[in-house]
Amino acid sequence: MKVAVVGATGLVGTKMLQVLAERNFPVSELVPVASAKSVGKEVAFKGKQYKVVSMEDAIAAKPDVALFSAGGSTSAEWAPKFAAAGITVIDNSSAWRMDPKVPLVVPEINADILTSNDKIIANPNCSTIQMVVALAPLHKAYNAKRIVVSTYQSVTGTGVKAVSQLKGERQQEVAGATGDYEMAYKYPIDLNVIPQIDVFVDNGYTKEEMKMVNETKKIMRDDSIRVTATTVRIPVMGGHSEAVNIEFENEFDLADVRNLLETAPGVVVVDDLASQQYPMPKDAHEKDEVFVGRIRRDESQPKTLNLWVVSDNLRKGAATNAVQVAEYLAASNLI
Ligand code: 2RA
Repeated sequence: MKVAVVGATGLVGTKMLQVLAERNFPVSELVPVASAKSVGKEVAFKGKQYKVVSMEDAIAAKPDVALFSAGGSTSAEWAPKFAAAGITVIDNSSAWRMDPKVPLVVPEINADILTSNDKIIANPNCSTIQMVVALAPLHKAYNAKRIVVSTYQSVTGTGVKAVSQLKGERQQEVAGATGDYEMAYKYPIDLNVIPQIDVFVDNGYTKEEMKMVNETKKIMRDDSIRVTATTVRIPVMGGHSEAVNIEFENEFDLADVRNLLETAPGVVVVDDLASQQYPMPKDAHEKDEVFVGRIRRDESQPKTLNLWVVSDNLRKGAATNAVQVAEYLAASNLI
C-alpha cells in the first residue's frame, strides 16, 4: 500500500513513521510530505532514506492513504485536495473533527461507522482519546451521565519547541547554562504548571478543554453525556495523565468495574495500592495502551467513580490511533 505521511518531519509525523514500521503496516511505498522549507530533506523508514516531497508531488504520487499531522490550516487546505484525488486522509489536526460529515474515530470504540465513502477521517485530540478508551466499557455497562476531568499534559503535546524549552530551562537551572532555547509558552514550564492549553474561547474555557467536551459526545455517539474539563500543561515528557470523575446512571460494583477495564480493548489496569502500583507517564512512554489506576468510588456522591488515566500522547494519543484507523480500513477493504 502506498502511504503518505504529511508532516513527516514533526514530532507526531516522525512517530507515525515509527509506528507504521513497528506494526509492520503493509507499506509498499512511502511518500513523506512536509512544507516547502523541508522538501528535499530525508527521513528514515525501515532502514531506508526517503526524500521529503511537496504536497503537489504527493498528490501526483497517488498514495492509497495519507496520514496527516501538519496543523489545522494545512489540513483544512490540503485534505480536500488529497480526497478529491481519491486518497483517503486520516487527519490528526482539529480541522475536521467536529464536521458532521467527517467520522471522528477511536477504533476500539466506533470504527464501525467507517465506510468506503469516507475520504477524510479525523483522529481525535490526544487527551480525548485516552479518556474515551477508558470510558467506553464503563459507559456501555453503567451509562455515564457526567464527566469531570482534569488533565496533566506532557510538553510533547505542544511540539519540538516546547520540549527544547523544558530541557533548556532545566539545563539553565542545573548547570547555569545560557538559555539558548525559544519560549514555546508565555511562561517558564520547568518547576511550573500552566493552566492553559491552546487559546481561550468566549466561555472562559480553552480550545483544548472544549475539544474534550465536544469530541467525547461525538465519539461516544451520545450528546447526553455532560463533560467539563480543566487542561493543564506540566513539565513531563512521557505522556498525558488525567484525573477522571464519572457519574453514572446505574450503580456499579468496583470489582466489576475493574474487570471491565481489565478486559477492555486497549486498556491496561495498573492498580495495586499495597505495592504503590499506579500508571505514570514514565511507564506509559513509548507504549500504545491506555493505563488506568487509582480505581475508587467517589465517596462524596452515589454512582460515581474516580480513575487515573495515563497514555503516551504521541502514540495512542496521535500516531498509533491514526495507524490503527488505517489498519481497520485496510482489513475492511475500505482502502
Ligand atoms: C496538546 N492535545 O497536548 C494538544 C495537542 N497535541 O498540546
